[in-house]
Amino acid sequence: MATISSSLPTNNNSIFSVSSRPQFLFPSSLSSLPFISTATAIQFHNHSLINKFHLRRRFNSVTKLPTTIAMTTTEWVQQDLPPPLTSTSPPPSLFDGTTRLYISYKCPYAQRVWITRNTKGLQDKIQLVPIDLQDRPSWYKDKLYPPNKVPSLEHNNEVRGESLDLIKYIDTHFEGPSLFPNGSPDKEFAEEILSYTDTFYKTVVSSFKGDVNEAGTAFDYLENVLSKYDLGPFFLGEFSLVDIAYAPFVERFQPFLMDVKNYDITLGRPKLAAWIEGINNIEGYRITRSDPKELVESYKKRFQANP
Ligand SMILES: N[C@@H](CCC(=O)N[C@@H](CS)C(=O)NCC(=O)O)C(=O)O
Repeated sequence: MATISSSLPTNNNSIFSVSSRPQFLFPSSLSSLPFISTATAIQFHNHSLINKFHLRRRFNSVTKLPTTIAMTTTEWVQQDLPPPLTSTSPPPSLFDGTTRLYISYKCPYAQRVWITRNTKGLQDKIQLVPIDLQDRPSWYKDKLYPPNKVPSLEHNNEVRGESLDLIKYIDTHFEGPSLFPNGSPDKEFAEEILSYTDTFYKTVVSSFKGDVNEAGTAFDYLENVLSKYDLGPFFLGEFSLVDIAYAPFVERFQPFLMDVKNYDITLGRPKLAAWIEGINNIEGYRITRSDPKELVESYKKRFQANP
């Protein structure tokens, strides 16, 4: 019998309900991908190639796609990502002992858990099952996860949700490098920064409709806590769940605020600038990134009445 456990209340902060697959082509040789660089343009320019390629496939089953496309000047790697399941897709064989992570490629909450899985090297242990949120299979709610949101994790005959709970759960219940401190004072510091994620999101989003400088307090908070450790560009020095919690949101806020408000979140915030560069050097995160242009368009649709 499946158990549903979702210890935190769910909310309606669904940032994206976009079902299209993002582009995941990236040059394997690139070590850093600041969002608005030539490198990023290269990373995401290859839309037509991959789209044409994908059009030949039906997207209603978990079919593995070929992994590599070699190009003439740079080695490009296409991740082995399954297509999203839709209302016509049959369920996987639920509760058969396979550990499955249900996500949407465009959901920042799901992205947190996806990054955690990648960073711990659990690609073979945790199967990625993308869901088309615009055309959700009914079995997802009926048989698996009644809150009907992503992310959720099927593990040991139980289904869990809530991204911040899931990243901790995966960190403690699976092998791979530990991504969260287990002792004082680092743990308290980490929890304190994690507890700001909701305020961070709400502060930035509320600035979209008003004075953009109000978002400054949220980014100043990050700049301030990033100043605590000098051992590396990350919140706790080393890359951790705290970085993972914020990365998908900064990935969206940075290009959107630049495009729509001409507001550079890194201006006067050198620690934040270094952090963004740092996370883009983390392979487990980089391969989950979406095309910034698509993210900006999605945010425009979502947050601007008249884009
Ligand atoms: N608090 C949840 C939020 C999850 C969430 O809102 N996910 C969105 C996609 S980004 C979703 O599944 N929306 C579907 C819906 O609300 O019906 C978490 O942290 O995991």
